[in-house]
Amino acid sequence: MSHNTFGKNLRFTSFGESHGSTIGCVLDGFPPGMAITTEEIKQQLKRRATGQSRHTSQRKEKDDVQIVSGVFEGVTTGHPIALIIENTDARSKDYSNIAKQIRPGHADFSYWKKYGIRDYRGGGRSSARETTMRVAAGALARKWLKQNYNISITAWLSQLGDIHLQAGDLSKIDESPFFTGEIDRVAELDAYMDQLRKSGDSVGAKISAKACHVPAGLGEPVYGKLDAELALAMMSINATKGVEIGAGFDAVTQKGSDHRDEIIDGEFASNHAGGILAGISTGQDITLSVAFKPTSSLRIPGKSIDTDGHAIEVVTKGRHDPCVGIRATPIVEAMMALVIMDHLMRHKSQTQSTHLDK
Ligand code: EPS
Repeated sequence: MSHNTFGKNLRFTSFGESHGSTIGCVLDGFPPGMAITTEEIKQQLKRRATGQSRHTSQRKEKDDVQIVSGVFEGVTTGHPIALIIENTDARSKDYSNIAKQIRPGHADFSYWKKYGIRDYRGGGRSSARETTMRVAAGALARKWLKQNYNISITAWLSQLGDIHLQAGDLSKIDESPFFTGEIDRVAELDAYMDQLRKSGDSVGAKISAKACHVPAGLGEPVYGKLDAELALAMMSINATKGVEIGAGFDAVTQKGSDHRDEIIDGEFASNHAGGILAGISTGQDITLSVAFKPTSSLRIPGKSIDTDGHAIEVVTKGRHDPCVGIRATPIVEAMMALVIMDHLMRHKSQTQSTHLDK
């Protein structure tokens, strides 16, 4: 069984591998009538791309996205929107020495066990390269949400290794490669990453996000709860190890009298729920955090096995991210946008009559 699609009324399907000729996606169910250009999509792609700073993989992809269907004279038609991007800077020879080796902590192991065959060039289908298409489709969803509901979605780096960061000034997150609103701490983050890169190791990160102006009422109990589908979307991003909605795991130690968000003069006095109660949005900001593991492709030798079961030491060459969580920030935003837009469309289709009924 294979599963490369998510969403119900707005359905996203991606295809392609990191070192294949092309990656792409189909976004089906997108409403007609929204103007969109490749330049707008590219603006989002650039935020996620490798090679934008010394702290990410140095693979230099142009991410020259092409809209191949679903847009006529610059406007969405209501038909499937297909987007493709050619891979132009894959360096497969970097991987020839690990063709039969299993990197510890990598999808190498589980893909090999599941399929009995694996595309060892880059991460193949398991590579973060696939997330390019999520961000491309997310660019359309973000624009639609803003135009139709004034919904804005922002994610930021809230932890890098053991460095904790506040949200700070979120209007500044695109001013550094770290997506931090604590812009005066960029030098500290630069120094941390330079030291990490020299050591040949990698580290995890936490990304926090919020969606503002989401109307109350989105989410479909009991198996299509908004928080459940946001968690699924976040867990589907490469390297995710945890998702928290609102207070998340802090709810374990909170008392009910603290955790409940009291309503005073018609306004919520706090937001421990993360804008979702019983799987349905409350109209407050939707807040979540995602934990990303440290990447497993390392220059530091690690003990493992080859595909014949022999004990080996693995060293991975190539252009890897010492902290892939940093670049995950626009991916978290894109996935949040796609899920919320899907839920808005689902909500409308269940609860409102259409012009055809009148
Ligand atoms: C990745 C490994 C690297 C990254 C890649 C994700 O690939 P390669 O070894 O081929 O350079 O560059 O990221 C991208 C190409 C991208 O666009 O995000 C991995 O193993 O996930």
